[in-house]
Amino acid sequence: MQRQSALLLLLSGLALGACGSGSPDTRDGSTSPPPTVPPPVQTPGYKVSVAVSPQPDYSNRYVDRANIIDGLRMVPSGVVFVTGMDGRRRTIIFPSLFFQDPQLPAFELLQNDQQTYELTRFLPVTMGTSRAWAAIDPGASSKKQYVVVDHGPEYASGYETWPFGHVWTLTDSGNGFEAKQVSTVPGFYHSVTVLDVDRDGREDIVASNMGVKAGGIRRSIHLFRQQSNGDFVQDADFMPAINFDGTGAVGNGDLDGDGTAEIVQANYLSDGGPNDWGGVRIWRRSSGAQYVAAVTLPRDGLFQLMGATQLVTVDYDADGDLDLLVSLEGQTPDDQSQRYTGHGVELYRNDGSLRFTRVTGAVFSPNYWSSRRMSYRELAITDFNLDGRPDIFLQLNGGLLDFDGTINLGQAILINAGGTRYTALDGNAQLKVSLPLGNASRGPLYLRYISNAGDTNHLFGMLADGRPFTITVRYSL
Ligand SMILES: [Ca+2]
Ligand SMILES: [Ca+2]
Ligand SMILES: [Ca+2]
Ligand SMILES: [Ca+2]
Repeated sequence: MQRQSALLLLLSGLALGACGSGSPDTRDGSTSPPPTVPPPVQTPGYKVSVAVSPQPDYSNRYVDRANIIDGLRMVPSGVVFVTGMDGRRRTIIFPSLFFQDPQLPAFELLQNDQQTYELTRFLPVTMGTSRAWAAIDPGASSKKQYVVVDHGPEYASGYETWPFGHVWTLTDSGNGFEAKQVSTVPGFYHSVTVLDVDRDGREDIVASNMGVKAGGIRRSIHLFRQQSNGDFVQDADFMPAINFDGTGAVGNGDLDGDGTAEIVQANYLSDGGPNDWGGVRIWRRSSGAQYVAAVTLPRDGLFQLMGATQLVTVDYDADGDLDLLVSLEGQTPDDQSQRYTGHGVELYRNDGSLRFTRVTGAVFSPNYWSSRRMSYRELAITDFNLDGRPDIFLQLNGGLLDFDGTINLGQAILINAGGTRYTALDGNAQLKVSLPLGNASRGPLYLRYISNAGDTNHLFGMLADGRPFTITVRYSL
């Protein structure tokens, strides 16, 4: 630790030398005198700032504004970061009461230059439990497009009445984002990824579900192929039938380096039937838009007690081969008193030819957390410390947020140490963030990763009183 600090100080000095603003040439060719004011001294390490937005007016023509405030806390995954045709960033939020009506309208927050937001409009679309989203490459068209999946409200009327969710696109063709339902039969859509499955140059939507209503295609992965007119139409036959309702997450990436992306399925629960669908299953494209099962990884490690909520392909060890990182929820090995007691990760290293080794124990310590201490459901990959190695941000939605005015952000930041270990920054005092809570009686509801630019990462949060805020984490060497 001491050696690292000394190195950081040394690098800081070098960086200041290299970045010092030189004396600009004047028009007549002479040079101005050297500046007498020295540049400000940069503190090595992390610098954190917080920007709290003014209170939005949640009044609308659909439901009582108190419902909106209530519904902000239920489904943090229904917070979607988009950029419109005008180049401005927006956060579109799908609030939900989760298990009861009324269904709540989505709304749009426009980001301004100071990292604060203003509520610009409500959208005439509701999602009971928006679970995931992805950007769709617009190809030659100039529109901005995203896909959002919803598993629907979880009414107390029981499983047999579920599901109620759909797959939606959000498209800005110049007049602001419009939502359009893509699926026709309700499903428990849990996760989504986007790739061009049939290599026709148009990106397609691949969404995982945990069940569909009668009349739907009972396969745990659904494909919606993009047509030449931009519509998405379901293709029932791109995979062999899987009568299995337990897929928690789907992702994609070219895992064997042959130029074609594989589809990766990560499972939520064991189906309890005669087939063992494993923890993770990899599907390879055979021909056209046809995919066949290539590899099944067993339900080991946390998969014995938890279900997958997210699958990310990331080359954590920088050997050129994408590895598989899974986020899970369920019971921890320490606490099986209830169905959900914690969250964790599993990591599989890829040798480049679709052979995977579970390396979680060697890379993560711990690899699971009690929801009382730190609750998250999805993670984000970004680089916090400018070393080019992918770090992890656990997108908090509880635990840590039960706080006294300070968030220990470092507990949710796992730094990639040399491609061999992930280490939390929980001891880093620079990452203990004070939040101006005002009259709010509780801490923030959640923290989500928005974007990265060089040394800066932006995080989005929501206070319990409905004020959005941004945390900016800047790193200097
Ligand atoms: Ca396509
Ligand atoms: Ca491949
Ligand atoms: Ca790798
Ligand atoms: Ca890094």
